[in-house]
Amino acid sequence: MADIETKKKPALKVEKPRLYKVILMNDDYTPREFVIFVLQAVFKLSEDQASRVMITAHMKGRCVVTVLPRDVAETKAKEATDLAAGEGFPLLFVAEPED
Ligand code: TYC
Repeated sequence: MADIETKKKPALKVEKPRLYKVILMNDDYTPREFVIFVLQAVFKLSEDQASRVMITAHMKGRCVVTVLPRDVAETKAKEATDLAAGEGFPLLFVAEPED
């Protein structure tokens, strides 16, 4: 059959959106209970999940909280950091690309 079209690759590949980790950083000042509160309020973790993430950051220096598309990860990290700053705590969340 002469008129069968051959399939061509699309000119532009559709890239998967890159995902970003939201990381909780340890500090010496923020109360443990407040860290747990922020993790529940902003990231919707259960009390058990929030406690585990908090204690991991406390012992190891940092802990991955969640993995999200870049804009959501950056917005949530800022929201959580701002919530703590509003209460006078230096608690820090950062967003960084997944490896
Ligand atoms: N290290 C803090 C304390 O001893 C508690 C804490 C845990 C702070 C985890 C931040 O990401 C953090 N009060």
